[in-house]
Amino acid sequence: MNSKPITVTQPFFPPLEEFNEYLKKIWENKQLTNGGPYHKQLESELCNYLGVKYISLFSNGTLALITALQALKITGEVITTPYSFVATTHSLWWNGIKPVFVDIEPDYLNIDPDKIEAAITPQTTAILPVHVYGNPCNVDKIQKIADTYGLKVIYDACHTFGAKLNRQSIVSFGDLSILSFHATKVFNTFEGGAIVCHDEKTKKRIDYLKNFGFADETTVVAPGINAKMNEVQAAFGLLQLKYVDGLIQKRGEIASIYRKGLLQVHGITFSKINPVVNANHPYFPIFINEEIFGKNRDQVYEFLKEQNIFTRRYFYPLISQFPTYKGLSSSSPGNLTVAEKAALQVLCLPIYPDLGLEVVEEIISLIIRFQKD
Ligand code: T4K
Repeated sequence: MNSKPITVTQPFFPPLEEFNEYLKKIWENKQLTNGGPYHKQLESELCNYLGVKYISLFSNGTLALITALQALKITGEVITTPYSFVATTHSLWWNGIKPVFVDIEPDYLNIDPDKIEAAITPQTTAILPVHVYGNPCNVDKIQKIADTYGLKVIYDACHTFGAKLNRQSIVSFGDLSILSFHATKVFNTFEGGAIVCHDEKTKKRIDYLKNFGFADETTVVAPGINAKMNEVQAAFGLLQLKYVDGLIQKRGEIASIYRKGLLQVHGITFSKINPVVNANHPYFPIFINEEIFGKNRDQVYEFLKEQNIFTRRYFYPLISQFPTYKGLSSSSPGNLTVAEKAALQVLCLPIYPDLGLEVVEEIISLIIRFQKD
């Protein structure tokens, strides 16, 4: 058993002295929030890093999702995936929008574009897909459906920071893309998030909405919320950005060790590798088929826990199985069979830049040993 608990993730901490330099400047200029210099600098550096024109920073990804739906005035019904973190669907609920769940495809666990059209009704106004585990959705097919039916596409891109599709940032697709900079993410600002949009007018509207709706000192253009990122968060983001490429590389090394070590294990599969994607490895999900592996996912989860290794079952239960959403007709059994199977089989193994490679090897050995026991 490991003497120190190994968790599914751990944020990267840059050297404290380096962060102190940023803090000193905040102490000097006395600006803590409301669009200060670090906030502006981080927006500009993120645009460069992600290769996009407009980004608006938020205090977290959930408020960014809620505000994105407000910014595009989305109403009625929205087509989405049940295989995600609850915040995706909660953002619809907070806007009084009815979620309509569509099943996922088995390769990347993203919404199945071939099943979207059947879920469209006269009330449908948008599609809210998620690039799960940083793997891009089928953006071309989704856009084609959206164009045909006059729908907006808002991507929950909370897992995709730094990932690219055909060398293009994944957040450049759709009408809007939402990022999370939570402590558990590839790039973090403690808590934080952002909306990526593609024109100045939309960026302005988003910025009003995240600041109570203020367009200037005396004009309130909409019932906005307070979802601003503060200067300490923005400073941490600027520092993290200097390290992020190296951090993604380390994640990649860990992911390849897991893949190599578990490839031959009967009953364990992975999501497919997309050859045109530069992955960012936010999670390392494996899928355990009880009939072939000999033990079920929960037994592996419990066994590793006994060894002080804390894996997570992202995303179990499915969002459609939570009480708020269970009664929806799109949640009914039989409608979401691929997602149901994935939710029962998935186990996310520890992956973070400071995770020792010997620990990764040990986790692999433990899983192999447990199968044989
Ligand atoms: N859309 C999607 C697709 C998302 O995945 C998320 C968030 C959102 C939207 C919403 O974005 P935010 O509003 O959160 O910005 C975590 C995160 O809280 C959540 O951000 C994330 N997705 C979700 C997938 O995972 P928990 O409840 O599993 O996290 P927690 O606290 O159990 O942390 C996991 C492990 O990480 C801990 O065992 C230890 C380690 N850890 C965690 C924190 C917070 C640390 O070592 N240090 C830390 O500071 O939800």
